[in-house]
Amino acid sequence: MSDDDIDLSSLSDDDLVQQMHDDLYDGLKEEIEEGVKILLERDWTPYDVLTKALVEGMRIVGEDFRDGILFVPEVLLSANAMKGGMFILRPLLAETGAPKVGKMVIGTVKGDIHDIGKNLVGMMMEGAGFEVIDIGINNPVEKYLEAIEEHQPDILGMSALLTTTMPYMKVVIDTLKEKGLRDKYIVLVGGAPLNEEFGKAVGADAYCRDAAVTVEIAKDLMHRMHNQLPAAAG
Ligand code: B1M
Repeated sequence: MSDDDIDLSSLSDDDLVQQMHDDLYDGLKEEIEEGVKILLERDWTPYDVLTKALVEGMRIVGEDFRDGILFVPEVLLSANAMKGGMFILRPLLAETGAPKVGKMVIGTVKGDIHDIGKNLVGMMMEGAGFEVIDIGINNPVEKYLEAIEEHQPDILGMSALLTTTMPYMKVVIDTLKEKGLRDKYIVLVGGAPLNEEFGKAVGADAYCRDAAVTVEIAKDLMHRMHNQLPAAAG
């Protein structure tokens, strides 16, 4: 049966949420937008719509992406569908003050204009409840410094797709060290030519193989950071 046959407004809340998970999986942006509007009309809070319908749906997408069941074009469609839902929810969430998991500044390094992977990571992180400030492509160290100064994120994310641009990540991290800022941030790096060894060598907290793994690592490191805070304070 095609989705055209389903009248979303006739579904119970549980069935509608289930259907939205399927629609996210299939990258159906209009259906997701409609589903979000219906749940809001049924007095769901924006936060519940975000977490129960969108984030849970993207979690399933992320897992299947990680496991090689879904591929990049499909995940981009899912991410785009989620973006449609997020577009409706974002102003409402800002009003209602939904709890944020954390904040990340992310950008592609100087000399590199690849941004598909970075965008995907940003969307998946947003889907997982992070606030994401995307500073785009071709970023010199000054741009990263400006962005972290302005936004005070928990996480700095860098992307590089070229073997010629990936060493620039070390320039950024070394500059953070020189300025005594390195320990203030979780630094995550990613991009097709990188690997774990490289991440360690440049002084990042972690190398992230893909968008789903980035979300897992980011959550894990945020957890650890928060658990350390009371001990450090006491
Ligand atoms: Co370019 N390109 N490209 N390219 N391009 C590659 C990377 C290349 C491997 C192709 C090849 O030759 N086989 C090759 C690099 C070779 C090398 O360095 N060893 C290459 C080259 C050479 C070039 C040019 C130099 C070509 C030329 O002009 N002669 C040029 C460079 C331009 C520049 O940057 N200065 C160039 C240009 C382009 C396009 C503009 C045409 C286009 C980019 C469009 C865009 O991004 N808006 C492009 C594309 C599309 C590619 C390939 C085909 C696909 C990259 C991609 O989007 N993958 C790529 C070949 C390949 O990788 N198979 C190639 C899909 C994306 C979802 O995956 O980016 O790996 P990826 O992101 C993943 C993970 O890596 C990780 O999560 C993402 C999602 O799961 N991740 C992060 C990425 N960033 C992260 C950041 C994080 C965490 C995880 O932060 C926390």
